Amino acid sequence: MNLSYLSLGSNMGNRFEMLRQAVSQLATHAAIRITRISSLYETDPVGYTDQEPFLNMVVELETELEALPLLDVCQEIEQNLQRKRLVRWGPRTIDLDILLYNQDNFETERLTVPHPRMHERAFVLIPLLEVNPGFEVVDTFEAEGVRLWKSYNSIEEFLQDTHC
Ligand code: A4P
Ligand code: MG
Repeated sequence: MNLSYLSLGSNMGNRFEMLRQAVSQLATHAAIRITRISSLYETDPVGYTDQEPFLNMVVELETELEALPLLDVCQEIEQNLQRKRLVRWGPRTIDLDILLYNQDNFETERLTVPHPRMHERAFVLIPLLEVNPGFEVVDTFEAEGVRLWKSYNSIEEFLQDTHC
């Protein structure tokens, strides 16, 4: 069994519903078991800053899938959620990134693990540390621009929350 951490983010449409649908699709995958979810955080955009704030979260999962098939699943979910709600070539509603996969460290054309930009991003590190406080991260990252948005006591409670 493999242990992986994913980062989820959305800043278009019903951001909450995008995250909920994405986690739901991960949770119902036969080869994936979600073991923990972070709270949801509202975060100021990083990089290209002239865009709406994001909702971000991190999930911890166990999977029989190797890393590349797990990326395939992430990209299928991205496509499912964009096709349903957005015009072709339109902006992205949901981003699923693989942060960590076991202790693996590799770079291929399609996949770099650990995610190359995770260590400088508070919108990744704060929810990641919430899910697993044992991670060692650089202590110099700026925690600014990340605000707690909503917390849940369980994965089921999040998946059943249709009121946001
Ligand atoms: N790829 C390589 N490594 C990975 C990995 N570990 N996980 C490749 C996922 N994908 C990986 O990604 C482009 C390609 O990266 C994929 O085809 C895959 O083979 P993408 O998701 O299609 O495109 P993108 O979203 O434009 O790129 P990326 O790298 O995900 O963008 P970033 O750097 O993650 O930036 N600000 C806030 N507050 N919150 C956010 O969530 N997100 C971004 C996206 C910018 N600013 C943000 C947030
Ligand atoms: Mg991505």
